[in-house]
Amino acid sequence: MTGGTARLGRAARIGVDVRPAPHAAGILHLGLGSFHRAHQAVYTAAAMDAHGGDWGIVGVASRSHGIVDAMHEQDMLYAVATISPGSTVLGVPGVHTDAYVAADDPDRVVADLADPRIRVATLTVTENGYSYSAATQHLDTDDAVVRADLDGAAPRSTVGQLARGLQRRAGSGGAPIAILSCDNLASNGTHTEKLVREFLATLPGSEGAEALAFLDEAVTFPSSMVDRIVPATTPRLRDEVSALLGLYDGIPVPAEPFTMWAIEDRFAGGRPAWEAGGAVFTDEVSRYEQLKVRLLNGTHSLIAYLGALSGAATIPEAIGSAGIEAAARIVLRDEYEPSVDVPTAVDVREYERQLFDRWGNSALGHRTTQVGSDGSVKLGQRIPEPALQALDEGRMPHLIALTVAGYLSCVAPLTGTDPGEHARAMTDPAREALAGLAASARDGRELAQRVIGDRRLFGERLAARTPFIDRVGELVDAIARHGVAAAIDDCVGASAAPDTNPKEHRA
Ligand code: CS2
Repeated sequence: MTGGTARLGRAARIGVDVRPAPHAAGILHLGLGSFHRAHQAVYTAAAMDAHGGDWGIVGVASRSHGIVDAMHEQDMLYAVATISPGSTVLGVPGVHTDAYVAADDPDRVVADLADPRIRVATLTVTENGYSYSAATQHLDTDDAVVRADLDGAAPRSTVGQLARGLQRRAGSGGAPIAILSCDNLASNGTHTEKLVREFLATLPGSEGAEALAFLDEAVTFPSSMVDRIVPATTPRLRDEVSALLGLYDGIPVPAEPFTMWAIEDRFAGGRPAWEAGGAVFTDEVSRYEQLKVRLLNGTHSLIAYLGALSGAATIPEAIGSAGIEAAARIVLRDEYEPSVDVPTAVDVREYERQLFDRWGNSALGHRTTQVGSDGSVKLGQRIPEPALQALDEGRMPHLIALTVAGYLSCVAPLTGTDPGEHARAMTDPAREALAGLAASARDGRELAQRVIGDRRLFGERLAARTPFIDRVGELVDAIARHGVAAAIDDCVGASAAPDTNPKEHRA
């Protein structure tokens, strides 16, 4: 706490509006991170301001106490700092009624999911939080945590928590509920439902039968597309926000001005009027997801890896390099866009123009290390479909291949190469395994074959595409031997060449 400054809380006089504390919770949220606090919480505040309703949020962090403890010390309040060059605007959502750590009390998550007052459960647990196998897309029953959950331990995986919570709900009145995934996964609602059903169907005998019947009748899993760039908070932001508030806020969230939420309107137990905050209820969610996960997130990954390898600490710094900007424009326009069914209400040129403005937001300081982390799970959502489509059409997606080569060069560098501090700081659940493969690989080609082919990191279908794997391998070698700028030039040049037939391509 800063010397002598009072802490943000409901009793303090604050220079920004703070709504009254919600009377009761209607939402259980799993994944109490920055994104949820700057996105869904803000929409929920707008919904309650416009239409009331008992839609307070109980926030659950999986393991870490930092946010939860600070939320309690601050009467569930924190500031969202909307940051653009030249302005920082503060808001205080104030929609949480409680917060706790699931690891401290796993049964509480199950009990809350069974509580009929909870009518929506929302998730931001990241791509890494769904316990599925990248190769098969099915529930990863080899995962030790999933196995323990299936064996009847107090559940620790998100899928286990949902399944056990819905099981208890089915046996105690069976009030309708919607489970809403807000993570960057294709068809995130359908995917979540599939994994929960697989969990229940894997239980011994007929243990999962009642819950499966309950799912058929009274549980919906709408899909949704969420979008807002929310970097990690920094001590500097804490000081700036505390100075603006005149009160100490230990957990402010920085966010860009742009925000978007497209949701399928299938809520078995009712829902907040999120449209009051600008959410779009639509039947075209899968189009919005494709648009966002490929154009924004896919290109974001390219910028992060190429940027980190060039020594850029932040996304705006990376996109400020002419070579990386050219690569981003090509991957977006020529490799991602053809694979997307653009939603009816979206002007794709305007969307792309906004993307470059958003990535260029230098005041936000979004770090290449943050976007580049967890690539083993993120890229599986972003690259296989567009890459396969291009390959099927006889085009080599050079910049998607470069994204993957950049990723491997960052987290699994070939022996004797150093990807630099921003790449070294990237975390990834597969990092150790991939680094092991890199340590004994003779060259990039062998590394790419082991990762994409043998390990099927990006699914079965891409594992069989030798020309793509070869191209990734070549680019890993090019980065190692000639540097990332040369690899970018190679791909930009190859993309401009008229004949890029993957069967014939050899750099
Ligand atoms: C980013 C996303 O970290 C990443 O991989 O691409 O977190 C991105 O900032 C958000 O999806 C924007 O909505």
